[in-house]
This record gives sequence, C-alpha cells and structure tokens, in this order.
Amino acid sequence: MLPGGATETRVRAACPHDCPDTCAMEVTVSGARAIKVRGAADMPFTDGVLCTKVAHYLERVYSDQRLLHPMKRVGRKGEGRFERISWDEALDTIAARFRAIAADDPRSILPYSYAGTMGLVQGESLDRRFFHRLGASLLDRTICASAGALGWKATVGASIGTDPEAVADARLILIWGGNPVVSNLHGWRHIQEARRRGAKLVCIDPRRSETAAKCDVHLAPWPGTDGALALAMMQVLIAEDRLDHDYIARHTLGFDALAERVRAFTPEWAAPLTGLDASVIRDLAREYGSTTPTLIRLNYGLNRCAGGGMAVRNIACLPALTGAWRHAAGGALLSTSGNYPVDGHALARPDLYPHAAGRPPRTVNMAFIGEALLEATDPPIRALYVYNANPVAVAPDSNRVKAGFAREDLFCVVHELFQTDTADYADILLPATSQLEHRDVHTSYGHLNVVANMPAIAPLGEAKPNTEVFRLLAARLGLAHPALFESDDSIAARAFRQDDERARGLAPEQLAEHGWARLNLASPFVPFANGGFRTPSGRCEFHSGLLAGLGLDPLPAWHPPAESVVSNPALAARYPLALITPPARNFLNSSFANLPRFRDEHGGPVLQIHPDDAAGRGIGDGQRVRIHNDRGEFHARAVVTTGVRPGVVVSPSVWWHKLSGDGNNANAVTASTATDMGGGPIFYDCLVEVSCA
Ligand SMILES: Nc1nc2c(c(=O)[nH]1)N[C@H]1C(S)=C(S)[C@@H](COP(=O)(O)OP(=O)(O)OC[C@H]3O[C@@H](n4cnc5c(=O)[nH]c(N)nc54)[C@H](O)[C@@H]3O)O[C@H]1N2
Ligand SMILES: Nc1nc2c(c(=O)[nH]1)N[C@H]1C(S)=C(S)[C@@H](COP(=O)(O)OP(=O)(O)OC[C@H]3O[C@@H](n4cnc5c(=O)[nH]c(N)nc54)[C@H](O)[C@@H]3O)O[C@H]1N2
Ligand SMILES: [Mo]
Repeated sequence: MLPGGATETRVRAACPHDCPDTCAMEVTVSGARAIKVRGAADMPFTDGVLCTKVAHYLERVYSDQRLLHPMKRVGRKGEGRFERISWDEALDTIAARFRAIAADDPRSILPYSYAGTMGLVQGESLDRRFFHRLGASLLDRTICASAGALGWKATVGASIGTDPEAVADARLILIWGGNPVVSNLHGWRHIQEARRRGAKLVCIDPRRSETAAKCDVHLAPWPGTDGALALAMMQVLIAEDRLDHDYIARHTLGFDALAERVRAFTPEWAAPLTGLDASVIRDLAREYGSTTPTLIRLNYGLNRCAGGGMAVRNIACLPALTGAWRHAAGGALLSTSGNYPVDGHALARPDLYPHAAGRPPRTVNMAFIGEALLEATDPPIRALYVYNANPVAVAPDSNRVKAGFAREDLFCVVHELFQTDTADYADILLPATSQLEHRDVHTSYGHLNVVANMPAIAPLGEAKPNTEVFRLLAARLGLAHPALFESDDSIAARAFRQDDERARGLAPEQLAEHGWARLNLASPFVPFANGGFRTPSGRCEFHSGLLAGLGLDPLPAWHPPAESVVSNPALAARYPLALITPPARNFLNSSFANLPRFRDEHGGPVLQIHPDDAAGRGIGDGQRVRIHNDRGEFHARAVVTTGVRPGVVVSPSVWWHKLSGDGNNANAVTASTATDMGGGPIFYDCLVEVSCA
C-alpha cells in the first residue's frame, strides 16, 4: 500500500510494434496511472531489455499529442482542422454513410490497416469480421514482406527457419539485407554471443549500417542485386563441388535443373551487376561452402526491389546446397511467423462474407493505394476506413496517395492515437487506445514465443480499442451476427488452434497469468535437419511448382532492379543516384516520428551521400539538399560520408510529411511499381538526382 491508499501493481504486456522481437513487458501501475514499463526479466528473448523507443513508452502513452475524443473535419482535406464531436455523432455519421454506400455496392468500402499493432485481437479479428460481413473490398496486405515471404515459401514452404535462440554455435553468419542492431536488437544479442565464441560476421548491405559497422566484413552491393550475388554463390558451390550431396539427394527437388540454370551465373557475370569484385564473390562462396555451421540472417530490406521475391528465393536455396540446415545454429532465418498455429479462420471469419450474386469479392493491393483511390472502377472506392496504419506517410509515391486521399467525394474515417499525415485527410477522426489500455495476444516473427497483453490502465480520454469501435458500428448497422460482438478476452482465447501440438502450454488463463510462453517445439528447434520442408514435395524446392503455377520462372533466376544504372540507363542519365530509405533507429516506420525525444535525436531528415557524389554537385556536409525525380521531391540535410558507396544515397525513414520541413518525406520519390512476386512495393529501387536546395 502506498501513501494515500494507492497500490502498486504489475501487469503483463507485449510490445505491439512491427518488429521481429515482440518483447514481453511488465507495466507498473500506481493508482490509475502507469509509472514504469520494462522488459520482462523472466522471458529469455527479451531478457529484461527494451529498445530505446519502448524504454520510453510512457512518453508515447501519455503524450500531449494523443487524440482523446472523436472529431469531424472542418477544414479542407489534408489541412488537419477538426472540431470535437460525441462518439454518438461519429458512429451515426459513419453508419449512415456506410449504409448508403453499401446499398449500392459494399465493395466501394475499403478497410486499410497494417501493423500499427501486431496484436491478433486489435489487428486481425473483429475488424476483419466486420468488413467481411459488410461485403467490403478485401485488402491485400503487401506493404512490407509479401515478395520475400513468397520467395521463401516457394523454396522452403513456410515462414520457418533457424531458431534465433540457437545461433550461438554458428561459425559464419551472413547478415543479409537487415540491420539487427536497429531493427532486431534482441536477435543481435544472440549473434553477438556467436561472435564471442568465434563466429565471423559478414554484413551484406549497400550502406555501412549500424550493423555493418560492427561486423568483420561489410560487402556493399548495389541495391536490388542480391539475387545475382546468390546465383553466383550457387554457381561457385556447384562448380567447385562444395556441396552436401547426401542432403541434396534426400531433401531437395530439382538439383540438376538448378545446376544447369546457374552454370552461366559466374562471379564474373555478377560482378558488374552487384558492383562487387568477382574475387570477393568467389571468396564469400568458398568460405560459405567450407565453414560449418553457417547461418544466413536475412531481413526484408532486400525484398523491397523489383527482383525482391526472387532474391530471397535464391538466398533460401544456399543452406540446402551445403546442408547447413542439419545444424541447430545453421541454416537461414527470415521469419519465424509460420511456426504459430494461429486460427486465422476463427479470428477473421471469412465465412461471414455475403457472396452476393454477380459480385465477386474485390481485392485491393494496399501498397498502391494512390492508384486504387484515383483509378479503381468496378466499383470505385467511395469510403475508406484506416486503422493501425499511416498510408499517407508510408505508402510509395506519396503525391499520388495524397491526391487520392484529397478526393472530395471520398468518405474517410481514420482511427488513430495521433494526428498523423493520414489523419489530416479524415472526415471523421476517432481516438484509439494504446497497448496499455487494451487486451491482446501476440505472435512474433523473430522468436518462438507467444506474448499476452493485459490492459494496465483505463482508456485515456474517450479513446476506444479497435475492437470496441467495430462492435459499436456493427450494432449501429444492424448487423446481427454474434461473432461481431465477441469480447476481447474471448477472441484472445481462441487465437490458437488448441488441437495443434505446438499450442500446448498456450492455455488462455495460463498465458494471461504468466505473460508469455514458448511454443511447444523442441529446444533447440532444428526445423529442417531431416528435411521436412513445408513445400508440397516436403523438400527444399530448387524447382518450384508453386511459382510455375503463378506463371513465374520455376527456377532461381536473375530479376534486375526496375531503376538502376545497369538496368535502366536512360533513366539513370537523368537520375543517376540509387536512393534507399531504410528504417531510422529511433522510429518504427512512421511511429514515434512525432514524439520530441525521437525526432530530436535524429535532428531532421538527412541524406547520406559519398564525398565524390557530393563534390561533383557542390554539396557540402550539413547543407540542405533537394532529392528529386519525375515523381516528386523532398528535402534533407546532407551528411557527406564514406559510409555509402558512390552512386548510392541513403535517407533513414519514415518521417511524417508535415514534420519534414518542406511537407514531403522520402516517399515523395519512391515508385508505385510492384515486385516480381507477391505484389509488394519497391521502396529501395528508386533513382533520384540530388541538388543544393
Ligand atoms: N528501429 C526500428 N526497427 C524496426 C523498424 C523501424 O522502422 N525502426 N521497422 C520494422 C519493420 S516494419 C520491419 S519490416 C523490420 C525489418 O525491417 P527491414 O527493412 O528489413 O529493416 P532493417 O533490418 O533495418 O534492414 C534493412 C537493411 O537493408 C538494407 N538494404 C536496403 N536495400 C538493400 C538491398 O537491395 N540489398 C541488401 N542486401 N540490403 C539492402 C538497408 O540499408 C538496411 O540496413 O524491422 C522492424 N524494426
Ligand atoms: N520509404 C519507405 N517507406 C516505407 C518503409 C521503408 O523502409 N521506407 N517501410 C515500409 C514497411 S516495412 C512497413 S511495415 C510500412 C509500415 O506502415 P504502417 O503499418 O502504416 O506503420 P506506421 O507508420 O508505424 O503506422 C502505424 C499507425 O498505427 C497507429 N496505431 C498503433 N496502434 C494502434 C491501435 O491499436 N489502433 C489504431 N487504430 N491505430 C494504432 C500508430 O499510431 C501509427 O500511426 O511502411 C513502409 N514504408
Ligand atoms: Mo515492415
């Protein structure tokens, strides 16, 4: 008991953000107020440690920028002027507009969400049920990982890989297209343990990232050329017979065709494409082929290019050639998400969709929301409901996105914690609860635990959880199905298929009490030591029937970038610099970018540029520059550094447009072109010119 009668309690929570580490947290509550958030000390992966952002989480929860009551727009779209209204007025307005639009064609209503919270309850349950029941357009959630996920799936069968807690005995680790020091901090701790035990770390990244700076070797290929690098490594492994023939014979499909395919893809072929010396590529392949165990830690950085799907697929073939999968610390890891027996059907209830005659479901690709809003017909999008996402800031080709959101005839609802760039375009703006104010349960894509989130404090102001708003809207619209009114506790309890062995130990009461539990998998979990790939053949598929069925090349291939000096010289003549915009250390996509602590630490948008490129353009360190191409422009402060190779410029992201100085962030120049597979965006495949502002 504290003075004044207040008691201090500890509440189990989960970090909700889009990060592989999904930390287990403990929230200390005194009276009605959360006073401390820390990493759970008893959860081995979190190990009591939070990242710099979430260590200061209460600054987000109690920020004076929080939206605390519903509002309606009073200014122009995008201007951001609103007036307070009641929840009744907000819900009645939305229900009336949805009812009228649905009477013509419910597919004119589009939900738009991504990973503002990764929770199964607040992110993929009642929201999905509500829009399914309404018969709204379906959303293809492609913005992050769909290319790489499909390339991986075609090869390995599911988003399953090396146990991230078992990597300490690896001897050689390739960190490929990822920056774990920033985006997978707890995974990096395990990699560091391997290094302490003697592992060599090689980072493959076009820039000297925070991680590259800490590795033994940094290889900097041109953006979007990883597929060529992996093909050349395969060529060397096969030509020099650095192979595990027994593993190949027992556990792979299509080796002869692969050998034939890669014959011409020599290091000499890959050198001009990747910008790496042939000898460097050959040495890497030889070291990879002669070290045991080897681990490849991929991340999604390399899937944000035109050939991103195939690049991931080519890399995913490597550990099957050398048999690296035999070892607990070997193999490769992109994501662990496929290990969870999530009951997607029970959560999202696709069966609620009405399937009206003559109206096949319509799916809209979220990555190209600008096009969808401006060009979709049959039917056009007339209403948009945005939650868990900030598309005006994060989607590519923002000028098109802004034009779409500015449509006067579009009815736009945004449910948010903060008045984001997207919120500025809302007709009705609703206040959302933070993770401390609602119930949830989380999987992870970077470890093998489930983490529960119990509400620690009451909703601030009039904020409501996503689920609560959908229950209220369903009632307003007279949608009677009981699945639309299920409580959050009940949804959390049915998130996993209890008949699945892996879910043993995930009983809802236990989880709520203990806060986290490892999936019931062997420890260490060595997924493909004896084959058992999740592909149709049960083998690692060098030849993929899945890709053939999609009309794609069934074998590993070279898919060049859409925009590069080599692949598009005409464009490069005007826009010679390759821009990449990877995650900034103190932001989480565009989240946290509005909070003073994190914004100040970055001190405004920057553009890293090599001294040669800077000198040729008369650009000095610290000078304001204009980064531009045919799609748009943004401004940043130049940081002249040898950390990027000549020809590449880097602008850590994602800033809010309205907090970027000139009203534009880096997505003003990124392209709305799709990846080779999975329909993803190509954020890091983008030519620009840079001039003094
Ligand atoms: N602090 C922080 N953590 C985050 C995020 C964040 O914004 N901030 N974002 C989260 C999200 S949404 C995701 S999807 C995950 C993973 O997010 P990822 O985008 O995979 O992020 P990173 O791990 O930073 O790795 C990207 C790295 O790939 C590099 N890269 C860019 N283009 C290429 C290329 O063509 N080839 C190669 N080899 N490398 C390339 C970039 O320079 C960068 O260092 O991280 C999550 N964690
Ligand atoms: N140029 C460039 N663009 C990129 C990337 C890049 O590397 N470079 N990365 C891309 C990637 S990998 C991704 S995943 C996307 C991410 O795109 P988004 O998933 O849109 O991520 P955020 O920008 O973090 O926006 C999430 C929003 O959800 C809100 N939110 C959080 N919790 C809740 C909740 O419980 N309820 C409601 N209603 N809202 C909530 C947050 O306040 C936040 O504004 O961005 C992509 N865009
Ligand atoms: Mo992402």
